[in-house]
Amino acid sequence: MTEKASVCRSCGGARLDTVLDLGRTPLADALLREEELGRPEPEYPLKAVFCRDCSLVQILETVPPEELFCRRYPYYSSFSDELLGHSRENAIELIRTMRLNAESLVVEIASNDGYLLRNFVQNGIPCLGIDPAEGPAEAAERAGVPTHCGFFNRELAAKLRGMGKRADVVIANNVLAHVADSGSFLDGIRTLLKDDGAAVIEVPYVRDLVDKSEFDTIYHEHLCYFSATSADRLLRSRALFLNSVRRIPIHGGSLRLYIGLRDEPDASITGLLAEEKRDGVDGFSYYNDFAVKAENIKNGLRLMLKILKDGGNRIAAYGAAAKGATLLNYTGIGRDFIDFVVDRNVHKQGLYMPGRRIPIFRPERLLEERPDYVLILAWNFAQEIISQQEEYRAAGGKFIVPIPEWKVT
Ligand code: JHZ
Ligand code: ZN
Repeated sequence: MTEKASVCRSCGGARLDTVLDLGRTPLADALLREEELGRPEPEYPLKAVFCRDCSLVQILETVPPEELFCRRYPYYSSFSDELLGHSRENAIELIRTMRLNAESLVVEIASNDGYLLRNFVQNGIPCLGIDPAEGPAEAAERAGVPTHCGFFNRELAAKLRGMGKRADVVIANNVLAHVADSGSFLDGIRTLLKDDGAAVIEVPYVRDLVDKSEFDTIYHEHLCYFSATSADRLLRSRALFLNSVRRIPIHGGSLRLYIGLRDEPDASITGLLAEEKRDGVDGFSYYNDFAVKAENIKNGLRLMLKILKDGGNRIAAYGAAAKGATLLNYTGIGRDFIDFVVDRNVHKQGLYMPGRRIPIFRPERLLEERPDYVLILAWNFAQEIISQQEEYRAAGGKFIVPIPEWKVT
């Protein structure tokens, strides 16, 4: 059973205006097994709204987290070299700036397969990963990253503190937006942090989402779409303080938030808050034409694929990403256009995209089948993907990048 919010997830305000209605869609990471193809998939409403009181963009439907993140969760962070490099740099910088050593403790919430914490392990810094998804958590343990398999909340933090654990750094990347009970989550972080510790949290930036028409990053796992303004208000309500911020390119554009127990904002945060105010990111009109942008991408992409198909071209797709599921389901692009999807993640291969039911194979299939065009669903990693596919390109293969507006390369 899902729950439908009628008030803002952050401030409780009731003045919620629709930003984009994506209709009813299946869960973006609920990839299907062959034997499940005969059955209908559960579909849930997917509607993004803007809170006129605290400016948080959010979706209304809450799918229970056990249904989204546990047994069959197929997302493993370690299949992107760019993400691994980004994470290594983050870890090395934190080791230096926070002066971490063998006496320190780093806790990562949503540690997935240990893609980030392995850098601390390699440097002899004690760490603990926390993640409810069993497959990735087991992979992390195998890689030598101590991992607790479970959800992070107020209770778990109190238990860890009761065991004498206090963290110098709590890292939480791409998870705050996934949490329905953000109060319990943030209280947990406050409980776990040492008095002079820092929480370092990455969230996709709603400004990048809107400016670059990244409508496909809206799916049921992502409950909130933060600006610095809306994040600041939520954190303050839990006695946590946004002290520094950085715009980073990962995942189509994100914010890295540096948070402490004391209110000591630096120029980066006061600057970004002022910039958001100046540019109206905290007002509804900023989001007003977003639905039209999504509609334009849908129509443009469909038309272009139809022309290619009518011309006798064969088309495949790259990246069985969650965002790919939103894009295919919202645009209605299915097996009539796309013959198959490829993905490096071995846990996704052999399965089918939710809704559109397109089979997922290993990337080598591109060279074997040589489709004329490949639609990159994981457009956030387009460069990395294209540079891995030199041989396919040299043989005449072409890529279509759909976001921010489709282009052939
Ligand atoms: P990717 C993920 O979303 C998961 P998704 C999550 N929902 C989240 O919050 C956001 O990130 C931020 C594959 N790939 O990471 C790997 C290759 O095959 O863009 C992935 O399956 N070869 C928690 O799922 C997919 O593409 C490659 O060379 O939308 C990318 O998915 C590369 C680079 C990736 O995100
Ligand atoms: Zn609100």
